[in-house]
Amino acid sequence: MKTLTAAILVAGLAAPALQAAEVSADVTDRDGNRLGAVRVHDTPSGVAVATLTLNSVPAGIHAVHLHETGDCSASDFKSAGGHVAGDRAHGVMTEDGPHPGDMPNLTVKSDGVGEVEVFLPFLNVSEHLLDEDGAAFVIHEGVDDYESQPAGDAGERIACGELTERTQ
Ligand SMILES: [Cu+2]
Ligand SMILES: [Zn+2]
Repeated sequence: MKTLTAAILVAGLAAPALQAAEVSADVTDRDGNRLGAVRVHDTPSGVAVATLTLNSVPAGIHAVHLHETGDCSASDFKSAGGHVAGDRAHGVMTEDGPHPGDMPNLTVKSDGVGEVEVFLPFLNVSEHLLDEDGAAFVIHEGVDDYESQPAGDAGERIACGELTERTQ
């Protein structure tokens, strides 16, 4: 039995599934101005990490999420669909939440810079972001209340970025 377990472990280590998936997006506002970039990758712990490197964002507190469709073509960015939801509810203030794509609100000061790393414990990049219709990063005009269904009552979508796979 011990030998069998060892054999399975060795096979597991050799499997390509252990290569960490990584995606990135250029983020643009409704006028087509580039606001920066977002990168999301899996880690050995199973918690995904998102890195936001943004500037020229309007000052204020903004909801930021990963949305379920990799399509920023609509002028209001509704083409990106709802949140990457899995089988969970929206927000950390909800018993069955949060969605895998829910992030903490982003505070942007007068310099327009938003730089932060975010842990996403329920997100798996391969499963949720690299599915057939892709995924997008979205910045909202307003604040996510972490509670209202289905999306935190965060208001208009002011910026969007289609996430695509990064290959080393
Ligand atoms: Cu959103
Ligand atoms: Zn959500």
